[in-house]
Amino acid sequence: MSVVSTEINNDIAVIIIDNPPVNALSHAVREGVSRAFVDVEARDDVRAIILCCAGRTFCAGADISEFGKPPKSPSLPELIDQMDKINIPLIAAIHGTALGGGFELALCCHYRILEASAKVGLPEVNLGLIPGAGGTQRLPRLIGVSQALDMITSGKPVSAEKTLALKIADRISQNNLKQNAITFAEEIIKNKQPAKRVSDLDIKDNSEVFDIFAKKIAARTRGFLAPAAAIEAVKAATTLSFKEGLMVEREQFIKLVEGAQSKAQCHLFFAEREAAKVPGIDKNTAVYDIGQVAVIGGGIMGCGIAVSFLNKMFPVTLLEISPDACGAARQKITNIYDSSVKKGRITEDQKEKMLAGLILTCEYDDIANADLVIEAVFEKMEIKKQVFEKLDSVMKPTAILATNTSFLDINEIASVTSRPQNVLGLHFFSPAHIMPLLEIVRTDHTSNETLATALKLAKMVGKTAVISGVCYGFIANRMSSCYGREAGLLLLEGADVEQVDRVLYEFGMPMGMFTMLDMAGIDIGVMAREKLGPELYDQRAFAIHTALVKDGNKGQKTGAGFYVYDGGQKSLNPMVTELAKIFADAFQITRRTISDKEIEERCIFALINEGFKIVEEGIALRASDVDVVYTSAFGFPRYKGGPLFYAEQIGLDYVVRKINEFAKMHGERWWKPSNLMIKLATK
Ligand code: T1G
Repeated sequence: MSVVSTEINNDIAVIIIDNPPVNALSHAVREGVSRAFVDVEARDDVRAIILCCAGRTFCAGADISEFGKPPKSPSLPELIDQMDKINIPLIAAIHGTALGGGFELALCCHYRILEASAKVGLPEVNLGLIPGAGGTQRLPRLIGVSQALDMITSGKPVSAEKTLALKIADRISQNNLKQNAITFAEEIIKNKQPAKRVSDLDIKDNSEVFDIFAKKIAARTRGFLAPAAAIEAVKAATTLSFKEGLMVEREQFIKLVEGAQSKAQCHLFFAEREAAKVPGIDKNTAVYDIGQVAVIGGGIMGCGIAVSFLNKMFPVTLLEISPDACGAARQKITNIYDSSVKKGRITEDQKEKMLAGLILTCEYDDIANADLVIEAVFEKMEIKKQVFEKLDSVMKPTAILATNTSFLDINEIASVTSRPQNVLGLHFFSPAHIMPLLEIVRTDHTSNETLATALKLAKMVGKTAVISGVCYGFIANRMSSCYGREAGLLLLEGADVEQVDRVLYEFGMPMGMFTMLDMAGIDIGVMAREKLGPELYDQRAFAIHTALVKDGNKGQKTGAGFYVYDGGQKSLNPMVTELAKIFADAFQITRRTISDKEIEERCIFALINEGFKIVEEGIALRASDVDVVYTSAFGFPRYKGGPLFYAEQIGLDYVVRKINEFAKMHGERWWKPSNLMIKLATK
């Protein structure tokens, strides 16, 4: 079946692309569209052409699965160059999301009509790329340099309504897009409107705009190559001819597409979609209808979870232990929305609509009819068991009972219920309404239907879901504890807080380990470890943490932790150096000067080794799931693709060799290389 067809309606040709699921511009599509234009131009009865797509969306971009393969002509730039020579008025009829090359196709058309719910965007930066088919040259000509720079470097799509304001769209169609496009084409013919080429538009902008813009996005795009390349390409649009500007764009694009960063970010694109694929679950697996959601516990996590569902207009009943606690929870949630309104993320009206779905109660009977309940009470097994016993006795038989626990054994929690098949973990990351990752923790008894329902829910609330088995810390926190262990040991061995934080920040982490601990609160980890047996963690590595907390130094919230915070100034806490020397003595650790490279490899390779062990044990379904977890939960640089992808890029044999060296230096207890990693390294 051809992926491109042409209909002739009187003197209007309609070229239709039909390449499910998202009309990606595969070679077959490019070839078909090219041929369709040749055929239409050979006719003498066509006076306007409409380009549209079947299915759920206009072209969503180049076919990412073709990247890295030998290019096949016509390339997208060749196709667009062919289109730019057409003299018959060419109208793009857009629905769904015209993204990347799809939007570039539309930009090469002379007119654009969008369905009211459609969006357009250039998300190539999310793949470590820049628009490579004229987007950096046409978009600034159409909407101006500043708006174009924003769209291209953020990768964010804009609504149909905004495209009208930006003059991207000539017309918005409320319904029946194809018919409205034909009507629009008839008007263009009747009014003898010309083939209005975007490439013919003039563009002028002073060079300061680019320097100012580069500074503005520097922090947000630290380490990424594509945004700076995009600025260069757009700058070329203001200083060179259209043709020369295209050449600059092409040169920048080729550099990026052949580079490591786009390989890493494309890996994550597919990995995030693969993570939602679970063996044994397919589109035939029954899922429960989720209408009513209940949350137990109005703390920071409970309120964040409630907002995640309220945002998507789910009615949420939040249960707390007293009217005061209910009031405090409502205030927390209102504050979250007030902050979003203040930042312009939502309107006051949207806030009211979302808040209207919130009910607070102290009565379990009030949540009896909920389809899903998420427990987010204190991280103590006894308390959680009491809650689940109560939930089991109150909730309707098909209700799913979920816990937000960070590391407790959910098999044990499920064991107190009569419905273990409906029990699972829904582990959100703080702040729950912002962080994209949701660890869906399956127990030994979680049913496929329950799992499938959770996966569907995750997509509905815009979370990136990864399935985890039950182990201490599941995937994210288990890996993070290894990374934190090495950072703690390095302090005893002679590194200082600033050096460790600087090395990890320069590696690409959003912030250093100790800065992050001070921000989150050192006491959280200290309390969690108090419940652990010594076999589960290295007490030496966290001795300083415990001593700091004992002395009231919990981090930013108390004005001092690993750093001292004094009126916006942050300085090393001298107490930490003293404690490091005391504990090094106590644990008979010889202090020494430690290289930046050892700090980076000790911390990052500990992450990598634990990640491979998590896959080896079947806690994670696949290596790419671990990459999704650690980039989404803890900000591992996306341009490195995640810990396990990064390990493959630097060479698994090298990582294994270094881990064996660390084993000789520091003992095998934490440095036994994963068998899976050894096997893959010797492949
Ligand atoms: N190429 C190949 N496959 C794609 C694809 C693409 N561009 N986009 C989506 N898919 C697959 C995806 O892997 C999944 O497959 C299925 O479609 C449904 O996707 C020259 C070089 C369009 C908003 O970056 O943002 O153009 O898992 O689960 O949630 O300048 O897909 O079912 O087997 O995400 O409804 C630029 C990427 C490319 C857009 C739909 N375009 N896609 O979201 O479905 S680079 C993009 C998306 C480029 C030019 C440059 C989303 C979506 P499977 P899905 P969704």
